[in-house]
Amino acid sequence: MRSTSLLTAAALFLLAQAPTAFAQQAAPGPIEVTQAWSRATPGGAPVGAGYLALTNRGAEADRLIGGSTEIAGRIEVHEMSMDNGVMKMRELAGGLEVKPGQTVALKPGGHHLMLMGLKRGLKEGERFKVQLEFAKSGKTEVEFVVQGMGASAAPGAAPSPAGRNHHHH
Ligand SMILES: [Cu+2]
Repeated sequence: MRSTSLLTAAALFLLAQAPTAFAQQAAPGPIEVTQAWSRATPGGAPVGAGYLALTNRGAEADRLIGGSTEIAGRIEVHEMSMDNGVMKMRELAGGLEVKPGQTVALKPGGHHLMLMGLKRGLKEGERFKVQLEFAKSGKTEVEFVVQGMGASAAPGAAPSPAGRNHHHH
């Protein structure tokens, strides 16, 4: 009986210590994600795009390296570049870095998420979830709001002239 009590006491001691020992690992990621939005796609479009803002509230740089979603085969982080006067996009090797204290915006004409192998069209007003993946802080789930095809910014941001042109006068 005596040894059992000692073991119990030892187990309780370990349990009491555990939360402090693991608290740092369980802390939420330091990257804050805001203004996640996407654009409606024409029927049969093979790809879609995702835009968002990343703010690093931590003390170390991190990199957005990709993600996954049920509505597409895979997600790539893309960059735009001029090639002989032609705007092209390609996968950003190594991901997109966000330094401590920095906010990086993924937006039309710049960095963006590419939803490759879109399984269905995206309709204005719907929402879908994406598990973003960061090199250091791991995965985090974000909900994207689908804007109209002509939208150029997240809801609540600058109004899009194309989005207002509903009636085709
Ligand atoms: Cu792209």
